Amino acid sequence: MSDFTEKKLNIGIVCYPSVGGSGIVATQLGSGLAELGHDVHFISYDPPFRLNIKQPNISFHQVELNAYELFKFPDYTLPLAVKIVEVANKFKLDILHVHYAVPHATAALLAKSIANEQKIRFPHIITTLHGTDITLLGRDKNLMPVIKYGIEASCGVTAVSQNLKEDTEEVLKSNKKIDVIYNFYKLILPSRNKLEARESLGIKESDFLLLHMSNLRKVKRIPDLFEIMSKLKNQPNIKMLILAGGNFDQYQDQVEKLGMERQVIIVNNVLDIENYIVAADLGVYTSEEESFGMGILETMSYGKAVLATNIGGIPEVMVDGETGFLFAVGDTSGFAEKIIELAENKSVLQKLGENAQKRAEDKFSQEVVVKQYLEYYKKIMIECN
Ligand code: GMT
Repeated sequence: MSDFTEKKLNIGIVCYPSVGGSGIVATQLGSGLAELGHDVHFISYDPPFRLNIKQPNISFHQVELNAYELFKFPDYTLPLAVKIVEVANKFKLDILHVHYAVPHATAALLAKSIANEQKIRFPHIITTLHGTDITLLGRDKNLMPVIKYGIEASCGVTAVSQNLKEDTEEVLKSNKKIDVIYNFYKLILPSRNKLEARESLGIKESDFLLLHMSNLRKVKRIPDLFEIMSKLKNQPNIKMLILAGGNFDQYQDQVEKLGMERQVIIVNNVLDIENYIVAADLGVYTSEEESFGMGILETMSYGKAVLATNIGGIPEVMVDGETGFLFAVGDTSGFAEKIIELAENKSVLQKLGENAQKRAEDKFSQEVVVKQYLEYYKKIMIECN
């Protein structure tokens, strides 16, 4: 048992199970807490995609969705609230840690009211904000009051970067105390080396391979990646691997129109990302909004430098000139020029990659961040009644 709490905790985690940084962080956190001997109960509509449900101390509780004809829109919040009450009661949860205010904090608060009514002991609710719940949904006047309420009525609230904390305070005009606990990545060693990984992708040893991993949502500005690649067209040895956690079909036409099928390699829905990152030379991330940027951290964790946009929480994850380089959103020429410069200067690239890996280990590793969450749980259990 960890020294951070003498008592084994029963922890409920509510998260989105689909491909996305928040689900990855919630899954890693649950797994890290379970490794320390705590009992962790995941609650969602599907098992989170990177969750090993066979890991000791982990259980998964599925929310069953209904499709009554009466409802034009099937509702998730209500069955989620009912499932939370059931799990909280059966497993005597101490903490209920919800990732994303909408609809998870809302369901947690409804569950708390039901539990109070039924005289069932209810856990302390902690809400972790991940980004779009504030930067997108929080600005929607039809959702803002429910998000604000979810945050203000939670026992504890954390944000994944200082930038997101500040955005939340500004968007919601709330004085609720928000603590920053950064995201983290649990390193998994690749089962193949760089050459083997490249061979499987049809990439030559002499090629310079760029890497982008994301869910391909609009905020990632995928067309900027193609613009960068078209600026590098006279350098056919520069290629780009896109690990697509979303549907790439919408972009296929653009790739074909630009005649870049040989330079842009798409691999869909990969679970063993480590076996692909190992093939790459440099990460490229062109988002117009990013409260943290898990793909950037994952890339850095494997000793790869990153070029990214200077927005949101990205400058908190990477250091300009030390672990990679930052550019204004849309500055595709800046990206392209730096790629050429680094492709020709392997020793600089190597040093940036080493710095990136060190920063990932020192600040954003499982060892560091799971302890921070445990300390936070302990504090909330003492302070919040
Ligand atoms: O918008 C997304 O990319 C999905 C969302 C998620 O659920 O993963 O991402 C947000 O949370 C991640 C984990 O905390 C952050 O790394 C991403 O930066 C954040 N996305 C945005 O802020 C756009």
